[in-house]
Amino acid sequence: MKLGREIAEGGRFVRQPNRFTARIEADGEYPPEAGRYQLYASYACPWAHRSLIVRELLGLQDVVGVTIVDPIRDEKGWRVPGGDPVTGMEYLSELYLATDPDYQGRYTVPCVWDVTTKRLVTNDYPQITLTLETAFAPWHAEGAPDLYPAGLREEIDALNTVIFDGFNNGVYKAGFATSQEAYDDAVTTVFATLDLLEERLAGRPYLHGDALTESDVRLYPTLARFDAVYHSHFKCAIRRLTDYPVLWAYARRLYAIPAFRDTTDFDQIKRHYFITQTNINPSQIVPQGPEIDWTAA
Ligand SMILES: N[C@@H](CCC(=O)N[C@@H](CS)C(=O)NCC(=O)O)C(=O)O
Repeated sequence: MKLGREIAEGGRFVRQPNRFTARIEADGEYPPEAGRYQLYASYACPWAHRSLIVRELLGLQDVVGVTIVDPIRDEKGWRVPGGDPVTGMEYLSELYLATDPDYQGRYTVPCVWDVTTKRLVTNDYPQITLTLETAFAPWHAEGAPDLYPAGLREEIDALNTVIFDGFNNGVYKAGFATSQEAYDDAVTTVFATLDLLEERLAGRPYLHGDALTESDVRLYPTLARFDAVYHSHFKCAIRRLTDYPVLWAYARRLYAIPAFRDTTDFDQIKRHYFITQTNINPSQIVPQGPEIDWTAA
């Protein structure tokens, strides 16, 4: 992992900015079209997990193709064993470098490739789900949920910022901190955010009320990884998800929805983090357990 330049003064982890940020939008350089765009994702990666959930929730499986990369990343990055049927590439880096030969950052999932121009359109993960929800609306399945309703967008965006800073990225700030102080700050924020969400979800099934939204999609991947990985590997050990009765019930409520369950692969998640992130687990040993029943009533 080339995390060196993402560790700032005081041992704090500061995530790299997304380099590819073009938008798929009507009348733009990349107009939405069925069959034109290919999503590259890993079941292990929480940022990619979001896009897999939304693609399935909205019934876009035949509209936007997907290539799943191998969960174990080596020093050359994400790989498609046997090659990607759409582009022929073996390493995801080939798509990044074909688009920008001078690209110096990490080769990340999720990203979206345009089959027509043979260019990487975006690795801007917060925008990918919003694009599927808005630009691809004409292809949504009948009865698909409106995950980003016009009247709720400000509230959704505001809560998403809290969830990202305090939790989605908060766990990485705790896990990748290289000083006690940076870790202490980050882990305190992670659990303050969980406390706040526990309170918010008391008395409502989803974060914004009775209907599922983009905020729920963003919260879930970090909850799904929490006890299995972040509790030990990222040292987010003050409490477990299963110690929060409301949040744990909420996480299982989401897991009961096929788009969430089908895209949650605990084995790939565990193998990816413990084997690939040798900066914090040099032995690459994958722990056994914890045993958690996600289907409990
Ligand atoms: N694009 C974002 C978020 C996506 C991201 O970090 N994905 C991880 C997997 S969870 C990845 O692809 N990492 C590749 C690497 O570190 O080489 C970033 O650059 O930080």
